[in-house]
Amino acid sequence: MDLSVAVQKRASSARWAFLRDVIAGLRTRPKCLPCKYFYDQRGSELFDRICQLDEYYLTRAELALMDQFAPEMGAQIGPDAMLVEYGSGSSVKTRYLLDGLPDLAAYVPVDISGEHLEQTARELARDYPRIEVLPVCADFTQDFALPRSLRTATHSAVYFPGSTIGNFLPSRAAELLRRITQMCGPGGGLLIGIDLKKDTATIEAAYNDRLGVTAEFNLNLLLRINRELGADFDLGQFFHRARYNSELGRVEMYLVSRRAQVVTCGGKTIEFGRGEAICTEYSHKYTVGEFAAVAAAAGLTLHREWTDKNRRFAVLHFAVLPSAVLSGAVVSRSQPSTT
Ligand code: AVJ
Repeated sequence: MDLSVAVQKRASSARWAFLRDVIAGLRTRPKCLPCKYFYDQRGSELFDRICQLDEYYLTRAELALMDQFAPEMGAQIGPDAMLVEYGSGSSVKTRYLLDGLPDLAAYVPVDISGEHLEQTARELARDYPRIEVLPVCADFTQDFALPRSLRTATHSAVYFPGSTIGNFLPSRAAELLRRITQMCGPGGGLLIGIDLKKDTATIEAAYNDRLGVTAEFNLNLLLRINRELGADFDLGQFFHRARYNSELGRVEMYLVSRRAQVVTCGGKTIEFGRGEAICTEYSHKYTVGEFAAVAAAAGLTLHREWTDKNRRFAVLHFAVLPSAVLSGAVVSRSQPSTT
């Protein structure tokens, strides 16, 4: 099979998976859509703008931690590692880490947004000529193969910043962490960013910015479904809503129908009642203790924690427990996010 055929096949199977997930999600009650589909080219750009918003404290808090503690984090990861980043996006935070990791065997950014990934990988390869950059376009909730590096790595370390793990229900997060444990093996580690529990007002402001960028990011999902799946969502007839559910410790993001309406997608009709909501994203918040408990169940032990003085955000380093690898805990397949 020549390359263009292979690329087309991958694109069409990705489109089928997208269509299948959208139809399945819109047939569920309450309706939901997997948040991983936010990140088309436009969605990735909008997300980068969210990260620069005054209200979106997460990125600033995490960047400040990286700026201050990257050398300590690098020391935890150790020399001759293959650094695998989950959901690399624009790899802004990674640069701090790469600056402090002189003996990296290779850097493997993994992202679902292909174009964005290629561009970022090119820029990184240019700026870090001594590091081999091996991008992998994949959905990290599914199995994917690690590429071979020119230099032999003694161990793998997963970097999972941005509190993306918050998109998963705690049970799904545990499954994903278990896969990370298995992938890294003995001597491996995980450096992960976690948004911490805090007052509702601060959290809700971060997901309801004054400029409406988060609303646009949320609505862009419908635009993508229209464009890629030939649906006919009227964007003016849905609005953005984000609430912090303090009982479950998560932000719940919705697209709410302004009126009763019928939408067609993939030859199917979907009915909406007035005020009916599609859940598009959960963003779970943890205490360090809560998250360490989830990770412990996945065979990871907390080695170091870095938090800002307001305790808004934490970067945590976990080591793979040797017993977790030896026992070869059964790894089950993670389902797509939100649900
Ligand atoms: C990329 C998943 C960490 O949950 O805060 C930002 C995505 N959604 N604003 C988050 C997001 C709305 C973000 N994560």
